[in-house]
Amino acid sequence: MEIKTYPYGTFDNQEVQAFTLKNEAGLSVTCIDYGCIITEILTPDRNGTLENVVLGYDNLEGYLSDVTYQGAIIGRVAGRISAAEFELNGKTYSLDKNENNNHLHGGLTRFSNVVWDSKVIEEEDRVGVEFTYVSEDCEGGYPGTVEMKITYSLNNKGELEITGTGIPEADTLLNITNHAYFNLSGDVKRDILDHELTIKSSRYIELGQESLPTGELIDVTGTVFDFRQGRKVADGPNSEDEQIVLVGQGYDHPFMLDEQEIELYDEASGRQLAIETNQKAVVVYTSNTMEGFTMRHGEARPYQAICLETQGAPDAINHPNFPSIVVKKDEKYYWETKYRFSVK
Ligand code: G6D
Repeated sequence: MEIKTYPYGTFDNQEVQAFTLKNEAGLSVTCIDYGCIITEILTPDRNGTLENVVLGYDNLEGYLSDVTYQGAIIGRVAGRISAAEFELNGKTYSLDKNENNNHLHGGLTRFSNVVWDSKVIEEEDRVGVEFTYVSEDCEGGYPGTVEMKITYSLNNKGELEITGTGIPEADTLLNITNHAYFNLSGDVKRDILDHELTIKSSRYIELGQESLPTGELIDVTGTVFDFRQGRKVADGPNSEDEQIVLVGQGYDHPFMLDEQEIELYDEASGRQLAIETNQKAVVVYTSNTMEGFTMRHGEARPYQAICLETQGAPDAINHPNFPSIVVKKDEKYYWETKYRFSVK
């Protein structure tokens, strides 16, 4: 196991550091303390060829101008909050409106666009980084100061484990996720339409205008949202389902998890990603509208990557039938997702 730390640029007069974690099989994960962004994951295909399986940029400037949350930790609240408003304990809170009249992915100052403090983790069977950031009371419009800790750790079993903890100083909302864009073909050789996705989920959340949840949970049976037995990602973009059309001819939907496991497989390379999480939902986003800018691999195009954002339900605070994302004063919030890379 090894970890390397090196300068990655400056932002807002702050030094940005990069960290490369590497295990004995050569699998490596690189992240930066700006937004806890994962910039690269090198994994072998079935022939042992190490290639990158996440989208990103070659430098900090790319991430500073990025508007797609590439690889970042999202918070305080992932997803959209309708009308950028919610009520808690009889008080109405107004959040940053950073997408039309709504609030998206934490607002203007958010977990993904600040520099976190960092501490290296070096143990016999794992290496990692612990990132810390104090989100002050009223940041983004959210009540209660909360010190967030995010850890990335890599072990010799090919597992990247991400945890997130926070103990708010007042009742507030917390619902984080990681926004990595996966493409298991390696160095974006192909798009993700041939990837096979398995999600043990019998219900997904219906979306309405502006991709806001309607509050309805839809049975996946007989639809292209049924991933319980595995399904090619292409089935969605190739479908005329009105929910697929609504979000730009692909998936951008939250799935309520019956079992907290997800699997992504690319038969051509043999790469497999198994995800285990303590979260109740996963948002599947197939980069439907990603175009018009340049990334590490070249021009960004739709369906070049898939996001599997494990989290609570979006806009949960405004839908009493969704699991709550309220975290009480002095209560410990705990988010955990494990990504296991292998080949078959
Ligand atoms: C689009 O609707 C999608 C979001 O789900 C995604 O997180 C974002 O692009 C990057 O707004």
